[in-house]
Amino acid sequence: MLVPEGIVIDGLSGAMAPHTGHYVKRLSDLEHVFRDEETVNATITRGGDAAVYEVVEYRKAESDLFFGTTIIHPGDVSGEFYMTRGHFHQRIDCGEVYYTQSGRGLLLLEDRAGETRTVEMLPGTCAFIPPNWAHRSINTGGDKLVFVWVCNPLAGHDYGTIAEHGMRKLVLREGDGYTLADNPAFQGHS
Ligand code: M6P
Ligand code: ZN
Repeated sequence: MLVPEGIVIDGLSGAMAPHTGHYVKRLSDLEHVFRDEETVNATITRGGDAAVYEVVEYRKAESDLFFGTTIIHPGDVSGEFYMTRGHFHQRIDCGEVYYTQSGRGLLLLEDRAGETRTVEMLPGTCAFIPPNWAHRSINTGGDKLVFVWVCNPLAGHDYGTIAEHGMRKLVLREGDGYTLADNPAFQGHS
């Protein structure tokens, strides 16, 4: 039987107590995610296989809710900020919510028809991700970007579409901020 529980979330570190899962994605896991694969590989070879982001999860079988924190470390690869892989949900009727706790970032979304949208991720901003929009979060600041997410555990991750084609826009460092640029490698979603 499922019982109520209070989960303590540290908005600065992203730590959750209790939690049921935790994983780390390093540069070596994200080789094909960044446009400059050569620099990713050279950095890893030099012993710099940095942690790019971490996910802490609270997931209970039989529950219709699934939530956790994502912590994106500050950094970039040749000007392209550290970011998540990005995905559609397998179930096209499932959206998601991202509630930013600390840091500064950008939520990059695109639909299957070609529209791109962004939502600034600042502490206190709760982003609504509608069903059937691909989403990627990007740390555009100098500190950790920490946010809480909530979704349906049946939503599922469809990574294939973004892994194959990339997203239409790149988020690049420009001065103290960021700029959006067209992704020259983008081939288009089917
Ligand atoms: C968010 C949520 C998670 C997701 C994580 C990492 O926290 O959407 O479901 O797994 O980001 O993003 P990705 O899986 O695209 O690498
Ligand atoms: Zn999602």
